Amino acid sequence: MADRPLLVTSALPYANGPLHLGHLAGAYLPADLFVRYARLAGRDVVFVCGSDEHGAAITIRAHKEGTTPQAIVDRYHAELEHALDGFGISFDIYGRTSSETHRETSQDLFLAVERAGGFTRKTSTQLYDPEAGLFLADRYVTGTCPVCGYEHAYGDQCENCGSALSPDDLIEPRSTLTGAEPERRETTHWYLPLGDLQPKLEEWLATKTDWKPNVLGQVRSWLQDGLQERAMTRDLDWGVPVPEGVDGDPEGKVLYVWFDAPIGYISFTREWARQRGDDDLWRRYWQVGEDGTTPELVHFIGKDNIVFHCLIFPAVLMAQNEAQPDLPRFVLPENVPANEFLNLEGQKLSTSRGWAVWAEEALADFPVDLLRYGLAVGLPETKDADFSWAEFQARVNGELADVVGNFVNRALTFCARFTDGQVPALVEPNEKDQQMLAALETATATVGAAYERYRLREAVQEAVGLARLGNQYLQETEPWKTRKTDEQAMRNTVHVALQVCASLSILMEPVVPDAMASLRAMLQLDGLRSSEPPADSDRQPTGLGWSDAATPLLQTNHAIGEPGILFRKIEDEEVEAQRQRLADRAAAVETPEEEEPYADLAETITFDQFTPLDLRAGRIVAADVHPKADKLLRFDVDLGFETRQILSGVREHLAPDDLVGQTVVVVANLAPRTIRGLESQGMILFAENRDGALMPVTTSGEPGALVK
Ligand code: B3M
Ligand code: ZN
Repeated sequence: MADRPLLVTSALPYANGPLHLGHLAGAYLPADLFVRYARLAGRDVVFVCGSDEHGAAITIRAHKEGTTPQAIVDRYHAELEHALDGFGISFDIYGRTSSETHRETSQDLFLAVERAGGFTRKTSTQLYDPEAGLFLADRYVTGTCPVCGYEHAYGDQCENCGSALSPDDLIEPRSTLTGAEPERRETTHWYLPLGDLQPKLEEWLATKTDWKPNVLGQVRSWLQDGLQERAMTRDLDWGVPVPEGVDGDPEGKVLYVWFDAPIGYISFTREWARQRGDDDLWRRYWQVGEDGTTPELVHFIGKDNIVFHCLIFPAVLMAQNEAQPDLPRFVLPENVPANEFLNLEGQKLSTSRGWAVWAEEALADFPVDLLRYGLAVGLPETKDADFSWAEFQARVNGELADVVGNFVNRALTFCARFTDGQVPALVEPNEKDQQMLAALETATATVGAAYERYRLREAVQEAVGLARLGNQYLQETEPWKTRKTDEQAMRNTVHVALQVCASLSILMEPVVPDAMASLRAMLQLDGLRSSEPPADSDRQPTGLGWSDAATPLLQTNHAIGEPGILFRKIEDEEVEAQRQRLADRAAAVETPEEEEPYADLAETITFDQFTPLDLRAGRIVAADVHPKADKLLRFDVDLGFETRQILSGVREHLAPDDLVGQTVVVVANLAPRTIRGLESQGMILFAENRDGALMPVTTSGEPGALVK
């Protein structure tokens, strides 16, 4: 099994904002731990990711910032790549879905499935924003979630309860762009008939008994509800265009972002292969080879992406396999070890509320290894987990520094002081020495097995466990005493402790690669294969690997270098500063910084254009709702010389009783018009605040007074 080519993916971050620790704990760090382990274990692995540059997340951001989607993705793609690199996430390639290869790959796949009849084309009415001139799908529309009542649910998903929604489900839908109340218009789209594909998906998923329970649980509940067809295209001008050659009119349509984004994994593998000068090499990681070699595909994602990776993307791959039965078959995911969410200081992470720790700011304050470790030991693997700075400090200081760092430091210092900086010979080891050496084998197997089962927290903790055993061993063998009473016993202790250090430098490599490189430099231990992406010429792993940690690696008389500090400690003030920063930011956000702009000033008019208006003070004597138009209020307005009936479209803002008794300003010479059977004989003036609230323009003049 170990020979199967392995492709590992991390969810493609949307290029619409920076990364925070929650993202890292969800899809990037876990994948990186696993991949680094796999590389050390000698697996033929490719690790791909890239920016997700399509979809409403991007265009809405552009709209808000008054810029183009291209400008947004260019900015955030660079930021994301920089932050991921800073965190040591060791992708073989980090691509972008705006690339030409990606356009080609996703269009080809769409066309193949379409030609083979894998989609149904259907016309239906959808929500449409008349002000923006746009159909409102996904995040373009918000409203109240019908499941939990959350008021800011999106047209595709409620972020509060996680329910998948369609825009039609939303109560009181609103356009996110203009706030307008949507109309309904007809449009035609290509749908993936997931319902028809369900039996095949079920058959395939039935074999996945070893998947994480949180993942299987979600998948089962989707299947129980019955899969519904889903539109795979959108009416937008940003995205991968629906390809020419489809049956029907592709004009103005793009692929649904969740159709194209997972195909990004394929596109990026192709780009990676091309960079290596072997255009077909990507197939080795995606398709069953002629000799039957079946690659292993593993997706690391957060729990909100489960349905797309466990049902929809596999369905697309199945459809592709059926569309082109003569071509090599794509494999479906071998595993999808999705993570739950990371909370922060006991509260849900929220970028809009300022409750997040940005990757770049954390990297500016702490060495990356400390952050990787702090996150790794608290990964939300099976349930939501909490990250707190106090816990971070406790883990780093109490485990990395006091257990691992301290053990290594003691071993190396004893060697420098008692055995001339050389590895002493092991002569007639006693039981404790033998037990300690045997622990190398156990730890290597245990930690490896945890990685193989995607139990990454456990893997990291078990590796620290070896250092803990090492400290106990030093405590029990007391080389500082035996050096005077039984020198060989002391020399054996130093020998064994150094071997533990050497093994640790492999077992902890996935989580704290910088520190372990320093440790190997101190030990002058060369020849470990890299946990970084291999160079082109070096895909056949050579050198020491994971399993070598099971046996002593250092030769007798091998010279050891200077001991140094592996992990610095975190001071209380640093923790305090981080917490303060969070609190400050959350407080700053409470007064919204992005206020609505004032309306633009209308074109200048002359005095003569103004004078024709006859404005009068009028007292509202009665008000009720228009019997046939529930958005309109009907007022009786006393103008002194007569009473007028006036209709106003303010029902959403005001209750009828709010205005009775007030004297307002009325346009008295407006031509009457009939709205739904009632005549409106004038217009009441309202002031519209920037947040859209309407306030009557009142006056202390008497009814009938001329306003001028
Ligand atoms: N761009 C990220 C998200 O849902 C989304 C993942 C795509 S993975 C193919 O936050
Ligand atoms: Zn909800």
